[in-house]
Amino acid sequence: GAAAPVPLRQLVGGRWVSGAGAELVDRNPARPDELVAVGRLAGRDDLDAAVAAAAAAFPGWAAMPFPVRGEILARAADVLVGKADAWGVELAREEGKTRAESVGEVRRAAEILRFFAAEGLRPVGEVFASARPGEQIQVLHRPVGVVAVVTPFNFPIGIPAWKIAPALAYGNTVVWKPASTVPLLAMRLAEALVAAGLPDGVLSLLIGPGSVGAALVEHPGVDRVSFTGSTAVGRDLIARCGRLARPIQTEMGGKNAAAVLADANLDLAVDEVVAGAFRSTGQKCTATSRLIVTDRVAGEFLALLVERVTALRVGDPLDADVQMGPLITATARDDVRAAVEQGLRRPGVTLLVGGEPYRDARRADGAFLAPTVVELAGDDPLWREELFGPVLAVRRARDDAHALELVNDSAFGLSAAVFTDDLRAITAATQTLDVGVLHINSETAGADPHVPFGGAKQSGFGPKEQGRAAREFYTTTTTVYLRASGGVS
Ligand code: UN1
Repeated sequence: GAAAPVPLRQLVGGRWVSGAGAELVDRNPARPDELVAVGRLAGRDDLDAAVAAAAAAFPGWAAMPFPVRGEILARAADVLVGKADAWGVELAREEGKTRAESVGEVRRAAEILRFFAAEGLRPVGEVFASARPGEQIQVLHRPVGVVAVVTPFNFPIGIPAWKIAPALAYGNTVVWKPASTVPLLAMRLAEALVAAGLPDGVLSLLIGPGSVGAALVEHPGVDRVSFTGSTAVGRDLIARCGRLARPIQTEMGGKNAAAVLADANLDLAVDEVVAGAFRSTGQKCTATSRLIVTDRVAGEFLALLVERVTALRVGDPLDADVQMGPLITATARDDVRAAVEQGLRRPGVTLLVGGEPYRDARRADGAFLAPTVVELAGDDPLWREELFGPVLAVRRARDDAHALELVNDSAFGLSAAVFTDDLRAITAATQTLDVGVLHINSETAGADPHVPFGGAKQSGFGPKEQGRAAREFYTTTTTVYLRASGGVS
């Protein structure tokens, strides 16, 4: 039987409180009558209190030695590892990705916290020589103040961790507005940090609607904004911040291509393309949503692909043998399905597999959609627009060079995958593909905590995330020209 719904709380200034807004019901997208958590949304008063608490907590937190802040993050990582199985099940129930992916995501959040915990033991600035005798130039990195963090549903704990961990590590305080479809895992991450000894007010959690996110981003007490989500919302937030001259970093949409070149290892490529397109039900900004196959191997590869996609086991993400769960909501499922149906009415669009919801008793009520592959004769909205669901659009390329051209044929530039061992093609790919993340012989998704992550073109705005790149956004620098008044004797 299903566990009783968990009572939701907001974290405002170190206190767990009920929100001042409307009722919030967190449903399992695989079984919509099952409530995962219940509570109330945050309201405007909660927002003002959270920002005020973050501003009040900032000087003390910034003054705490960096390695001591790091110890708190490391203890929070230990809490996550201890809870990984239990919270992973909760993640699967509220978001819909498989149990293995969900537990993996909780562990990944712990790794991210550990990386940023250790930043306190690494160099914290630079020293330059001066052309003037007796002078030294230091570049000091300082925290910026109150950071607003706005996160999407699709990585309920992974993405928040990779924003909140560096924000806190570098000495900032945070007010966080997660997607209201995944409130429980948001509460769990906040609980882990509180249990680890985070001082009151350093992190506040406001589970609210998009209007609370927009009000947070524009709040007079906020110094910087980090957002991951759709390109439409990201551009709106960039415009709001632009008017305020407020730095914002956004990680937005993707339409990531996998290119299977003439010499590709097709067995490997089909595994990686299926994983990239259909893990997390295609709901990753790094998901593979375009596939380009060089003509010479297209027939053979597409036959393999259709066979593999047909065999995917779709169902409740907590069932041990299930490989793909539902979308986040029935509305999301209906939108993605409608986009495919409309596409199939246009010339040059052919269904290879999938496209339909399920009608059997086990899946008819959940937000399920069959994994879908469509072939396109040329340009089409299914080639250009991000759907955020289990849909892969295929085009054939005349040759390998044409395949790489088609990878760049997108307004987005988050990630790409190229399947080949040909050094000439790999060199061309690394030098010409306009993407933030490039995989040679692996799928388009994935992001290690210690290296930069983020996209080109409409996929991202502002500094990259994770690894050392995060320091650029979560700190500001002071360049210090340093001399003793009497010179050095
Ligand atoms: C990953 O591919 O593991 O929303 C991370 C997203 C990205 C993160 C992807 N911001 O899908």
